[in-house]
Amino acid sequence: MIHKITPTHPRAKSLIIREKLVEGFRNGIVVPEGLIAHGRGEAFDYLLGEKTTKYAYEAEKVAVCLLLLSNKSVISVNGNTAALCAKDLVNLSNITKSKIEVNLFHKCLTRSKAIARMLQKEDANEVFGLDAKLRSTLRYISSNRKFVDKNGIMNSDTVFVALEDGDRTESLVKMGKKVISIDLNPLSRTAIASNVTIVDNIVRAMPNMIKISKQLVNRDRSYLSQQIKNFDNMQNMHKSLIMIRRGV
Ligand code: PTJ
Repeated sequence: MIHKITPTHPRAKSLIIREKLVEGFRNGIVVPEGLIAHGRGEAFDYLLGEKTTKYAYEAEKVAVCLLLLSNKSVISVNGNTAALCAKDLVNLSNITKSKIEVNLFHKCLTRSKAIARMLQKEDANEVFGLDAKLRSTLRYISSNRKFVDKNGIMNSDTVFVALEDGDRTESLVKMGKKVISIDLNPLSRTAIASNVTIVDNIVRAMPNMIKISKQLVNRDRSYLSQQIKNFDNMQNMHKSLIMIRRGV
């Protein structure tokens, strides 16, 4: 930690998250733009009362069902998500048998390797997205996010993304993949284009999803499919938006 946060400070939780990102920035994990992106997220979180809403929890449950039902799911990791919850991302990937791939907007091999080391320290089996020989290119996208691993995201049926711009989600959906996203902004292109949108802070969503996946890992496939069938993503997102507008 760069600044010690007093646990009794009324905004201790929020300040600790900021410090994690600043530390990630100083360690070459987070880009400066990531700090700006966090500010946007914080603003939405404030409006949501900094709590997981019941709608977010419903989306988290459906997201877990989809990960458990998928045969080739991949969890995509960027600088912010690694700095905030590397351990939880690895845990979720192990429980749901999802691959884990580093995919950056601001492409940089040194940073990708640093993120991979961080994930491996938390017991990740294999981290995809590092080998230039296995690089494949997504269609319908111009940014560097188009470069993905041919054995990871390119070959996936479901991709879990968090805290990113909408280009890749739109592209993945056009390619017929299912996309789960975490984004505190229910108006973002990522949120709108995803099949399951979790409007929650990633630092709360990940522990919730781990808890849910432990509860559901042995449930039969028909139960999991039914949860997905009963879920309307647009309606769920709309309810989050109403909560933001009305104030919680
Ligand atoms: O590490 P890189 O190079 O891949 O870059 C990562 C960033 C985050 C810089 C990049 O993906 C980016 O620029 O993202 P955007 O377009 O700013 O989008 C980030 C979205 O995440 C915004 O809609 C924010 O509201 C949202 N967000 C930020 N922090 C959180 C969040 N959502 C959930 N939990 C958060 N803690």
